[in-house]
Amino acid sequence: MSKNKNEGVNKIGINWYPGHMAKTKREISEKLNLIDIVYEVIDSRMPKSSKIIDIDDLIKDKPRILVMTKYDLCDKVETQKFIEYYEKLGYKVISVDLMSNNSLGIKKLLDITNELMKNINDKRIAKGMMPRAGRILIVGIPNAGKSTLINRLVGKKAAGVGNTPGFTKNLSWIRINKDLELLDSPGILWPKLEDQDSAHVLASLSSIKEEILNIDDIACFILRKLYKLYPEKLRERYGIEELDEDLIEAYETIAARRGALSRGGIADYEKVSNIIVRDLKNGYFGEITLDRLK
Ligand SMILES: Nc1nc2c(ncn2[C@@H]2O[C@H](COP(=O)(O)OP(=O)(O)OP(=O)(O)O)[C@@H](O)[C@H]2O)c(=O)[nH]1
Ligand SMILES: [Mg+2]
Repeated sequence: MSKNKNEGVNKIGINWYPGHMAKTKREISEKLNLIDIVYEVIDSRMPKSSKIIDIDDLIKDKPRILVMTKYDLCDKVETQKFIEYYEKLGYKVISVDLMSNNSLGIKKLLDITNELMKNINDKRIAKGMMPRAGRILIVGIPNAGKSTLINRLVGKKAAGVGNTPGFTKNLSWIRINKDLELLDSPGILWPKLEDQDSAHVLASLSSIKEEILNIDDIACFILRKLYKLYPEKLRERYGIEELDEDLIEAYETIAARRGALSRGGIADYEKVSNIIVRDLKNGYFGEITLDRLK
């Protein structure tokens, strides 16, 4: 475990906003006048932490659809609360499981998009202009599923996808059909995050590059978070009934259960941290949502 409990916190604070994100934001601002509609993509497992704080500064008053990806991985009860919360705030919200063959969510998204586009083109026609194909910007944090969503919309692999944050490197236009074009963008975060809980949620669910994280710090955060929100999942997976304050017992229990032992049969803490982080990343705790509405 972390010798210095604040190490990971500091690491996130310092390193989590690489220069290319500033560049992406600048390029999005420059291209904004070409855009008709924005798909703001958030991860259903963290509907609060994955929402870019200063998104309104970036996309101004462009018509927007909030797309909640990874619906298959989230806690449906909590997600429903967030959907209602965002709808009350005036958002159009669509939740999608991009891994499933069911394309109901995608169809709903396209229906709303076409409706918005019709309004935009009606206004153009009223001004004596020609109607034109809609241009959509897709924006969100790293690893949210932006490129996967594009591929579902196009119906084939048009954008690169990978389970590491920062997969997409450049802005690129992709045609969905004759009426719609889409601008894929690299994931962005925001320069400062006062809320370290959200920073850790983002790190736990793979939206911050692993290389800059303190894995022990994230693993401890995950254990504490799951104990608070889903104690039964810790019991099922690791046989942990109660979490001790400094987590030593919890680490020992996991090490014994999973054979994470170094020579001489001593618990290997680093291995345990890796197991915890991987288990969450691979969805082995089942359906979870790490944010809660206040
Ligand atoms: N289970 C599940 N996995 C998803 C879903 N959507 C995306 N993924 C996975 O999430 C990972 C990231 O997807 P991408 O589409 O590359 O994410 P991105 O937002 O384009 O990421 P960057 O380009 O890094 O900003 C991939 O491993 C996808 O397979 C979903 O609805 N359900
Ligand atoms: Mg991408």
